[in-house]
Amino acid sequence: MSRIVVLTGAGISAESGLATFRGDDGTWNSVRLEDVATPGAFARDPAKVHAFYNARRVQAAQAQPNAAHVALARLQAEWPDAVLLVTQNVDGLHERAGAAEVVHMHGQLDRALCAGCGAGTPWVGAMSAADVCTACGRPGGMRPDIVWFGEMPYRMELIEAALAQADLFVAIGTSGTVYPAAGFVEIAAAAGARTVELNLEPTGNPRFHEVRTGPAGEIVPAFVA
Ligand code: BJW
Repeated sequence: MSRIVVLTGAGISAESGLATFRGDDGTWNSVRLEDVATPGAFARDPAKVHAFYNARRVQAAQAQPNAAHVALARLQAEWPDAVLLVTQNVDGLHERAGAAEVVHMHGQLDRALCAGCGAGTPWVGAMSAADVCTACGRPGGMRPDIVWFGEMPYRMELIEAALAQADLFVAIGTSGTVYPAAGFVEIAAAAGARTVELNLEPTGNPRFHEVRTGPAGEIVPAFVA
């Protein structure tokens, strides 16, 4: 059972050139999340949602993992049974830095889902409203394998079991505004874990026992060293 649970958010990929969601240059400042990140948005205007995620897929593919991703991959390689790496990010940079096991609670840009039969499949390149499911043959129902608002994040049983057993919980580069991930620190602290926040700026959540501030590319390697 994992004794260290690491949760990452958009801030860990900021130095790789990928936008965070909130804050001055955040994605939700230029795009309404109601237009692209809800099941209703996809039902209303699939082409708009595909265009948003097609652009994100290109940006993620062009980005390179940074020192924070590399440091976490090294930590996991040193303690393979002890470290559960959970990410809210959909960019794939943890794997590209060498992480062997990543829990993608909000999905992955390089996967697609059939809204009709539920089959998941790896996906390379742009998606469109005309895509056909390779499993059921239904056209028009393929969507990015992304957890939108109002949808249940992946692997919650595994994550909650690990939090209940954790000795250490570390949140990196996440604003702590989106549930259920925002509640992980409370679960871990209640279970007796030491809780640490690594962020550019403190979120102010009193459940963290320790807060280290700075760019992830500097403070994550220093923390795991
Ligand atoms: C740096 C840095 C650097 C910058 N170095 N740090 C009330 C209570 C509980 C729940 C809810 C509620 N009201 C509504 C809900 C539900 C909702 C929710 O939480 N809404 C809130 C806004 C209130 N949650 C959901 O719907 C979730 N599902 C759910 O709850 O299921 C249960 C259920 C389902 C159905 C019925 C009933 C119950 C699903 C949430 C899905 C989130 N999806 C998104 C978009 C999809 C993925 C994508 O397109 O990429 O996921 S939203 C977006 O936010 C994305 C992120 O993963 C997520 C979190 O953002 P993150 O990573 O924290 O980024 P930022 O930008 O917020 O923060 C960046 C941080 O980095 C900042 O702190 C910076 O300081 C820092 N930083 N540069 C270090 N260089």
